[in-house]
Amino acid sequence: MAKSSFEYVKKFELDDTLLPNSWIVVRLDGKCFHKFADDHKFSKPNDLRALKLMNYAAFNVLRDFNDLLMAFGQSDEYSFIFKKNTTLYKRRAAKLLTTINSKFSSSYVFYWSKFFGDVPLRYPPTFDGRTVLYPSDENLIDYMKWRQADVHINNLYNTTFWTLVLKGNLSPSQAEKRLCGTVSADKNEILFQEFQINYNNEPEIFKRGTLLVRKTIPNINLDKQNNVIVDTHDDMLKDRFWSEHKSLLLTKC
Ligand code: DGT
Ligand code: MG
Ligand code: MG
Ligand code: MG
Ligand code: MG
Repeated sequence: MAKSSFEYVKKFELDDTLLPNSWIVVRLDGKCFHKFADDHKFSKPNDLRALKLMNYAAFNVLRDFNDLLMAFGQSDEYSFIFKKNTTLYKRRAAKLLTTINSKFSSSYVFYWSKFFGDVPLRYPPTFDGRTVLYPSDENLIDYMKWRQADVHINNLYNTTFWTLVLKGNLSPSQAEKRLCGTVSADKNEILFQEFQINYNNEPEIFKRGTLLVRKTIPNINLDKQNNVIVDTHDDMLKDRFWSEHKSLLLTKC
């Protein structure tokens, strides 16, 4: 068939195929969620409704994209991990990133009221996104550890900060000064000695974030297997987690 004289513009489209044989991680993050959280009166430091909505939006993404092995979420961010040898969209970066972000963002809005009830969504939220490649299993595991360590550091700080403000009647700037230069042990001590809060007893979802994984459950009645997506809050910083969950990184064709 004859091509139109305009067809040459197609050549301006650049190739963005991602390297083969590498882990593809897509990480999304809420834009200005500091403000979005204030505008929607999220409870401080953690709003369970908001975290569950993030998890549910991510669950919808996993349900749609079979090539995703797992996803990890905390605060206003979610990381999606593709199986290493995925050929989805011929590994084109923009296609992978935009479809994941689009499904996640629309799910966040679509299911807002499922978690927030009558609280109105005041404006459409925005999520940014990036695609990162990790060549080795060790790199990917370190990535997961990095994001979970981030939850720990932030949550211990935020929990102590907001306890000092809300229960200790310090102003935000006084609380900030009080925490300046403190290490983890100091914050644990403040919580325990002054407010009788044992940080270890805080909910796992707040301390560790949420890891969504696929599980195969035998179905006795139908004599076939059921594939389900489950949320876990395990400690990925421990090497034991990775030795006990080797199958997580196995690429199923
Ligand atoms: P960005 O990502 O550069 O556009 O800016 P932000 O404001 O989204 O900053 P980011 O992503 O570093 O930090 C996440 C913000 O989201 C953090 O400032 C507080 C807010 N946030 C996330 N989850 C909760 C929550 O459960 N409760 C409250 N009160 N705030 C939350
Ligand atoms: Mg950010
Ligand atoms: Mg953000
Ligand atoms: Mg963030
Ligand atoms: Mg099209």
